[in-house]
Amino acid sequence: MNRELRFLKFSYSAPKLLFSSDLIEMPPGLTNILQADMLNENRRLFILKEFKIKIKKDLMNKIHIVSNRLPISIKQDDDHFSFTPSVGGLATGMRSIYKDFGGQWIGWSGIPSDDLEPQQIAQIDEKLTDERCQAVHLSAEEINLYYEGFSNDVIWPLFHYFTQHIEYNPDYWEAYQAVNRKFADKVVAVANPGDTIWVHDYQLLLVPQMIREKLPDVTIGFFLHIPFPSFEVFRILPWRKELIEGMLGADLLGFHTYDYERHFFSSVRRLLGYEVSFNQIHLENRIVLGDAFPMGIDYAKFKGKASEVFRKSLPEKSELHKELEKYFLMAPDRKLILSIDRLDYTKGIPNRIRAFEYFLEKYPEYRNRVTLIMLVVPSRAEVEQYKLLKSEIDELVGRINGRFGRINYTPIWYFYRSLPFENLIELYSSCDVALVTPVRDGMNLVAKEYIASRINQTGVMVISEMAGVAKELGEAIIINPNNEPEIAEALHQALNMPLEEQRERMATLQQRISRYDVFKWASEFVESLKKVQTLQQNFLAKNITAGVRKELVKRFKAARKRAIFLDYDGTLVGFKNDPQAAKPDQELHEILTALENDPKNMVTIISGRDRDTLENWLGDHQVNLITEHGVWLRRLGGDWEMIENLNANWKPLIRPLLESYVDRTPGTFIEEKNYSLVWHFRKAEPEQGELRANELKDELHTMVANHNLEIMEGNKVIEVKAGGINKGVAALRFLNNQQVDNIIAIGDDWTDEYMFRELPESAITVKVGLKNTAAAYKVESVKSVRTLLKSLID
Ligand code: GDG
Repeated sequence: MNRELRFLKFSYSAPKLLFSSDLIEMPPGLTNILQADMLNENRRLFILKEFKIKIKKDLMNKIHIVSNRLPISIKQDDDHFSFTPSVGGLATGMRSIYKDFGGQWIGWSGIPSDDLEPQQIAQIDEKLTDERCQAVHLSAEEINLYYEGFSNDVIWPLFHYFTQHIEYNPDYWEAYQAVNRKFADKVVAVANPGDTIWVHDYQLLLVPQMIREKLPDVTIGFFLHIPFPSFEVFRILPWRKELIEGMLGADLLGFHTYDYERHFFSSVRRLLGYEVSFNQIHLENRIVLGDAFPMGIDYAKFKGKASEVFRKSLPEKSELHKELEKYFLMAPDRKLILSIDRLDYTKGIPNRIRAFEYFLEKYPEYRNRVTLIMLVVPSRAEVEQYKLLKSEIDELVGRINGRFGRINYTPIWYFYRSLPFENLIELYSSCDVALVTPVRDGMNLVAKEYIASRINQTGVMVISEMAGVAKELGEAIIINPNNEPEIAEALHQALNMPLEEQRERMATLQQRISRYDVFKWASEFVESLKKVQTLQQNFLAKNITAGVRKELVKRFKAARKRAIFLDYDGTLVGFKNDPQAAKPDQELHEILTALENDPKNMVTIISGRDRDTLENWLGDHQVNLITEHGVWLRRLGGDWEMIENLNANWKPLIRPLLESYVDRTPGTFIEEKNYSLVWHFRKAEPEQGELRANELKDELHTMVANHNLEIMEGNKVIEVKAGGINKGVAALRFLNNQQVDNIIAIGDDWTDEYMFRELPESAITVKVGLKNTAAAYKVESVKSVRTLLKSLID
């Protein structure tokens, strides 16, 4: 059942609410109050609003979260388990969402299931259920192949452009599919139709589609926390198609930045051929939205902790904080640069150290005065790639400390461990410069956390342009992480930046980061999910359901004379790369013959095609032909006539321009009709085709105005034609003086919209495809047009 609550008739005189198909009666007491004469209008509206909110809350559908790990970490001590809530960014942002909306969190427990007895699993499940969590239990082998293998040794390097680190292991792929299926099955067991499901990250790319197959009536959102690479990189993967098909099971796809979003769209276009218009992907029977939602942090938490740390008296301070204070006391003009990352090749740690070395070489006056504090959090330490990275870092740090160190000066303080939250804040608030230099990073929350922790608004942020966060940090110093001299210059600029400038920049950064915090991020995503629901519902509203079809057929059968207008390409036959290959097939011939055989039917093929082609293909049928978007008409048994007198003397003027576009855009060609010229770009490389089409339209606009011409944008074509004539005008002229009591018009592109708009309101107008339309109904595809026509014949 669709649990969407619709307040269709909401007034106190009609005290009923529509919930699905059921009307909910207002409580009689409330009705009496509302109808009491003494109640003033404002009060009445207020009571209604409250009631509306209450009902909405009661009936609200749930939002479930799905991520690789649950937001609770479980530790095992012999037979005893301890459960600690995670404090990471995602857990914080999501907790508000899934608790408020009564949902469940589905994820891996963190303990291999083969290490557990059945009663221990039951014990864990019971405790997690209390926390609204559902564990997906995975064996050590599954974790090894799905998580360490496909997720971290295939998708992670691929999506971060480290293709040399990819392990193409088919066993990984098998396990990834099987484990994604496990996650999806768990969701299906927990969710109900009408619920919303928000899936997170690269470990679960196939889950949206797997859920949709079993639960078509849920709304699915997916957020990718890492970059989505350019098509040229993504295409390397043997399983690239399957991955995007999996993602397209969602209704809304979220990325940190617009760049990742457009890379995704580009892969969708190239690999699956779906049309993308603005941020909508048009699948056969659904619309998928893509959008950028830059993830934020719990700003108040960082700011609050930084103020707390700042207020502490010396004895209350942590050991680390005391050490830092001592350092400044010993040499007040000393400066600290901070970097914090997980140990990972994407984070650009070696190039950062080399850039610091370059800085000390180039600016010897800073030796003894500047220290780089480098916190590297251990990660995947057993994997060869990471071991090598660790040795490289150890070696570089050793080299620089050996080279520039003094008895009382260590250039790099290197911590290879993780620190408690409080220490993290102490580092953020004590360091003059944050140096964040990933070679690729989806977002990078460390940068935002540094900004939030600067309560006195001093401090300078140096950030890599390869981190998603750089898009939001215009006031930071932005560097290319592979350009060591540039990083050194940035450090020099940061260390010399006047306090006033630091404050100005920091204040703007803080304003921006505090506004779009993790809660705002989560709620914006959920809001967009609601918008997608509406979009899908609008589409469904025009859908020809079984009931609607029955009604249409009834009207059709009852009519004495019917006019049937059928567009050709994209309506009766699918598009082909070569337009001449779109000949009618056997099934279409049969459908047309059956329609023609009923003397009550008057069938007209109304197309943008030229006369010769349509006459060749359909000349033997008992149909009327309207060609070139309404220029020519051939009534049944008659000769070709022009609907309006037109001239073609403008062609030599326009043709050279179109030819220049053919020359510059491989795969495109010109079609010449009697009164129009068409530039086809279906076979062009998709983005280049769109780009050139826009350029061409621009150029044409200035030319057409002087010659009473029109530019028509069809499906992958730009057509220039004589003005004043279109399918709408042609259909009306054709109908002139005809006695018809039922009109059906079916078409797919915007040239057919003229027809939908011009025909009388009683006409049954049908759009093929998902785009906005003036037609009364929509169908999904050529196949569904044929089904509809067959039902009229039967
Ligand atoms: C992925 C994407 C994207 C670090 N050291 C300690 C510690 N941390 C915390 C930081 C920060 C988090 O870890 C690291 O987050 P990042 O965003 O920097 O990086 P990834 O872990 O790679 O995250 C990334 C993110 O997902 C979110 O979408 O931004 O691009 O790769 O919150 O504070 N926390 C504590 N001690 C430490 O020693 N307590």
